[in-house]
Amino acid sequence: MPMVLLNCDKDIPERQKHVYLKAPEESTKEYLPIANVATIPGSLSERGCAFCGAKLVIGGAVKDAIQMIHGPVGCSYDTWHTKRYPSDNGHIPLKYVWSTDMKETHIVFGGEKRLEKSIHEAFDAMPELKSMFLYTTCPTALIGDDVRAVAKKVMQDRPDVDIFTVECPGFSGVSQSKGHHVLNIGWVDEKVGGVEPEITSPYTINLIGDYNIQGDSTLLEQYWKKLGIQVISHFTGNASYDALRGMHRAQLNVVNCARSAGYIANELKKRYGIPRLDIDTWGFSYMAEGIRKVCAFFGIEERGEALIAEEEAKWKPQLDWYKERLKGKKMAIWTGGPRLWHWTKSVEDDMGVEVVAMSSKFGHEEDFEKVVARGREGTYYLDDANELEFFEIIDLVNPDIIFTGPRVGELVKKLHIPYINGHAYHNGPYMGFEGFVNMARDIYNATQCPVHKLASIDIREPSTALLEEAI
Ligand code: CFM
Repeated sequence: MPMVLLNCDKDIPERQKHVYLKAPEESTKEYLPIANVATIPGSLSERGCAFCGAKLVIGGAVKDAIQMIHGPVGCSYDTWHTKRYPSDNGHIPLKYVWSTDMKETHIVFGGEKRLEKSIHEAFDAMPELKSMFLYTTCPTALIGDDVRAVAKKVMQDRPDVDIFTVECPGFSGVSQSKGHHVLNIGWVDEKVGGVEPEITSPYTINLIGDYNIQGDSTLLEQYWKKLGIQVISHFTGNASYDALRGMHRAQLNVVNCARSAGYIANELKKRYGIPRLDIDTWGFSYMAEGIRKVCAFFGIEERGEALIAEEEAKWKPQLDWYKERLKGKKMAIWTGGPRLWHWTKSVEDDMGVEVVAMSSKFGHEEDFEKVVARGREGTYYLDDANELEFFEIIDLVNPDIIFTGPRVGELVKKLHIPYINGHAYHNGPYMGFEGFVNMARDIYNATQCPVHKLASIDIREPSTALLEEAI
């Protein structure tokens, strides 16, 4: 039976529909894990909320906007310092987040005055920033604060600032995926078309769905520059607010994360006729394919081939060194969704690493279609997995390395299995040619490091044999 009821799920048998084992000889057209539905009560989800999808994933990467969170201060905690998107203006997204710090009295009597005051305070404190993303949260949405009216009033009082309101409280969807959607559509509805960008190249693109995690966007920028392609806006890694208002002027939308940003690419196609081209930016073969596709669109294939040859000459020997040593290592990927399909085949082809289990927090059915198509037989595919399921899957597949976030990462460390931060990376960037060498190096270092074996040794044992073996 390809849909698996794990032992730990015997009290919540509905979970069986979310756990798939791709078996040899079996047609994959019949089965997919159910996805993008509400978490089953009793299952301790690892998902984020809808607000998180808007703020932490997309809006927060914009480099010159104040991020104002209208809610209790706790809603801001998991945004400041937890996401690694550096910027070329002093890393403002890494350093600052603003909160209205709502307390009980504000919930009882309303928080609009407090919000207005907080917005003025923020603009006064950082006069170089003239734009703002303003988010509602569960409590302020529930009490019905009219944040739009407050934003409008402030913009009248301060005509030199612009505020984008994101009304996407945590409860508004089943996961962070809802926040992606709301922010994408809101931005194209309200802000795109507001600025006319300066065009400096006959070839222009928007790079959509890449958030400059540990410098990914900065690394890719080098490629576009060498190819003579102007990136009008990067949605949203290292992006400026105004560059994102000029998205309507690009000739092509190049989409990396189709899950978090496919919506805006589709809208830009419908409203401005800009074609959409999806690429993968992790892995040598995928990155080369992506460059080829973009260059073919503009008829500059020779430039693309020259760039690929140059990059491969520089980085392939290093990748091959790691590949030789990583062959047959077993990896689990437990992240949001897209990284499952971006990575499973690229680590297999480029590093010889086998992906034996994958869990998606919020991927939709189309993500699982891609994941299962690109994934291996004998691999487990889970939707919205919980902690007990992670433990059981570890016993079933014995991974050498797990790509996941710090929460689950801390758990697996206790089982003496190395983990790599699959969301924010360990020593990134991981995109592009150089990035994939970084990723291979991190896997190599993690799997070779003796610390996990050493941690399992009881040092009260008189014998040092185990210790020697571990080293
Ligand atoms: Fe896209 Fe992303 Fe991802 Fe994502 Fe995320 Fe992310 Fe992710 Mo963490 S935008 S869907 S909502 S590739 S934060 S940078 S790593 S879960 S698989």
